[in-house]
Amino acid sequence: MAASIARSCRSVCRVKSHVIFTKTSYLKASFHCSPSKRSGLLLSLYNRGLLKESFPERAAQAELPDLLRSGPQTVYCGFDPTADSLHAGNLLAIIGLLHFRAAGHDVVALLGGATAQIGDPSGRSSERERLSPATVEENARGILESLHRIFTHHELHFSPDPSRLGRLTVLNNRSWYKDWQVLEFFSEVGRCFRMGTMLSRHSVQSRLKSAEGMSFTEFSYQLFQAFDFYRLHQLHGCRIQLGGTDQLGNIMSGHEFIHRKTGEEVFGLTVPLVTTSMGDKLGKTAGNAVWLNPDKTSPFEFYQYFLRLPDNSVEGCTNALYHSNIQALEQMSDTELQELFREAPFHELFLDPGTTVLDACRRAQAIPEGPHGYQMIIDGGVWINHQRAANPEQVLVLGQHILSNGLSLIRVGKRNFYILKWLSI
Ligand code: YSA
Repeated sequence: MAASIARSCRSVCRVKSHVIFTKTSYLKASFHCSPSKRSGLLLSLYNRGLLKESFPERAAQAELPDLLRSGPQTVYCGFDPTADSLHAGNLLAIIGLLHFRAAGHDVVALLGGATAQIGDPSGRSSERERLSPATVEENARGILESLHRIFTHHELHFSPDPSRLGRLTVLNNRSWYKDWQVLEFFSEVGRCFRMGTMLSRHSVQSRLKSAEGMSFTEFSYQLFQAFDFYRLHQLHGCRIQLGGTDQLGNIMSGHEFIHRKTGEEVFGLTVPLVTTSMGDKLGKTAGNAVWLNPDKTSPFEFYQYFLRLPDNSVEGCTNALYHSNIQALEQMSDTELQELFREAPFHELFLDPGTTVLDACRRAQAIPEGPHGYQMIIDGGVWINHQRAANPEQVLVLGQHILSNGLSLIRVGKRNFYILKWLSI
């Protein structure tokens, strides 16, 4: 079992090796080697495999760590409601936002109610089907619900002190495009863009070479995302945009637009692209989407998907998905749990009043008897339900160490799992 869940940790996703590997090495070297520039947050994102590129590269590495240390910043990420739920591919960007928020920065999740109607060509080999405003609106409701569920879940289970979390704002870019006149938009925004730069974007180049080509609507997409960044910069002081690597071109357009309009420096950060075992971008393609909505992909199917992926070529970005799934554990039946954690010892026990973390670990035979086991807990090597349990004397708390389905999932070290099922709660 240990192997199986460790496998899930390591192979939750394959991360497409990026064109510019040296860029990644440089990123790491810079965050590691320059103490004056080191930002705990960026380094921690990097070490978790959640950071792929920064833009503009040198400025981001020279100034961004200081900016993040100087006080709460606002960071945004956009989600186009082209389906009625988020999917597993979106998860790294969301987890990135959660980390910013946990570090006290304000985050904006921007629903692309307007941009979904244009259709982002990034990372796509063909044009999206046109969506009606009513469909987009309905999809936006589903995505809003998923976002709220994930952020609330993070607040409840992963935030030791919720009062230190940054603010979460959810906006919809339809709110500012619905009143724009097309002439106004092109004359004010369009004139700030250069054709050469727009044509050079990877998303455009790859499509121009395809048989189908690219519509003007899709080509214009970068203008809208650029304007959003500007708008959030003006209204919310937002200086950082986060997205998957496929978003880099759009983020660059925003950077250029803001620089041109205000002379100010803003930054882009990308998370690695999660791909299927065939190397395709994990997304919402019919039939193989892995949804972040338990009604569309059950928690069991969700885990199963990642367990089935092969173990090889995983670069960074490892156990993020695994760690975000307490709720999923809570929703699984005993049979599903045992199937999932196939190699984990499964103990059914009666809960005595005052049972501590140490008692639980000993009863699960997860730690050695005597002072060595005690020390393993103190040293931080034990997790219960995905939270580090570093106090051996702590009495088990319902809702934290014991989930509502009576489960305590103990992890010792990286890959040793033990399931305790408390019969008396
Ligand atoms: C962004 C900013 C705006 O101002 C307006 C709209 C947007 C949305 C953006 N253009 C877009 O289309 N995003 S998306 O809805 O396709 O995906 C949401 C986020 O998840 C993006 O950052 C995207 O890069 C990321 N994502 C999607 N599939 C992914 C992935 N990240 C990693 N791996 C995948 N497989």
